[in-house]
Amino acid sequence: MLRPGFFYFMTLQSFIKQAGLADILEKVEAGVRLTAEDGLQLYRSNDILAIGFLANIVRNRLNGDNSYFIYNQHINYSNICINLCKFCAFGKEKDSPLAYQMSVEEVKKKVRDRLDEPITEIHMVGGLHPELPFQYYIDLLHAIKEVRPEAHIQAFTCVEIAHLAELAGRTIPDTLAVLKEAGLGSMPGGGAEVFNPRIRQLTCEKKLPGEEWLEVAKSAHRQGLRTNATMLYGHIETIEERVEHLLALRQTQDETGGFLAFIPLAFHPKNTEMADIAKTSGIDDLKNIAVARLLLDNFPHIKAYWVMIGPKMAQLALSFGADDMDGTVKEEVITHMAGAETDQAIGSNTLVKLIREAGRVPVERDTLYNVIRRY
Ligand code: V47
Repeated sequence: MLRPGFFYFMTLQSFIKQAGLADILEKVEAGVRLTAEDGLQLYRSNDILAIGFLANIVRNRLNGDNSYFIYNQHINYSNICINLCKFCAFGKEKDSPLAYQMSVEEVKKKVRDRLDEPITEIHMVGGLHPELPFQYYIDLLHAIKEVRPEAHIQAFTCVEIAHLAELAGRTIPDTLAVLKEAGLGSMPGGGAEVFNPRIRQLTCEKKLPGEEWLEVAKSAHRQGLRTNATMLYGHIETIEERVEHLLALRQTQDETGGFLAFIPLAFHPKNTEMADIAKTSGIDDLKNIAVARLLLDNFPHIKAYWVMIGPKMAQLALSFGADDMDGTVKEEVITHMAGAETDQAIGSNTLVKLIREAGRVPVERDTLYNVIRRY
């Protein structure tokens, strides 16, 4: 006698087949690596449920029902920046009335002010400041460690590291070694944008080229510093350029295994030089999460960053490939300068509720995904 499960399986098969994704389902089930053409096919499809179903297979295989979050605090030490990327509303010229620069004491105060909260990670990035000496960055790390010795410091994107190396007249490995010695624990994934030179030329021509971003990440990984990776989507990039970006990350991860999480970043146009571009849609937000989960088979985690796509979409993303919602954040600035309508912080109780309602298990983690508490 045929069991009900058989009919369920047949329905799913025909559902995926109707979406034209049967070949990809076969590969996903067999654990066969997807190609660039598969990635394009997924991006071209608007059958979001079928795409999500496929991504969910990989998500469940790698992370089960776990959905992670972290108790973290963002600090942006300065928005003064020599790159002034067209998609960025945060970076300002030194003499702009909106420019700011925190002293080491001010950063220390920000950490001290939240000592009564169970923060385990300080996430710190800033613009490319033309003058601050290398010692300032070392002092920042020492100061944070002094106030909150047990906190993990996730700081400085690959782009900042290359800038600091240049300012200090040091090699990338040497710069990383000094920062690590001063307390750097890992690096966030910003500054990757879209690696393709056409996009960099049109949106951030002064920024570190894509290959060099990847070289800095590899250098960090070789020293045991784990890093994240991002992709800024929803502006002028093509789906071919998205797939190329994801496959470059996958190739690098094959070489080093040093990436922890991938975070698709939804472009926010307000107050930028690209303000005429519409905000991303819910379908594109979910599709970028799902396609990333499917192509980045060697990345342990995919983050749905609630700040950029909103807590509701991030909750849905937990069924479309994401297994992490980032964290409490506390004081988000970069996306809010570009018109984000989300709050600047979220309570851990809200994250737990969102995850539970998605039918997943909330897991508070540290930066390196060690479990702090399973709810
Ligand atoms: O590097 C700049 C992007 C990044 C805009 O590693 C914008 O866990 C959208 O990288 N609209 C900074 N995005 C944020 C970032 C990040 C955030 C959370 C977690 C992690 C992690 C990394 O934001 C920048 C740039 O790529 N960005 N302007 C904008 N208008």
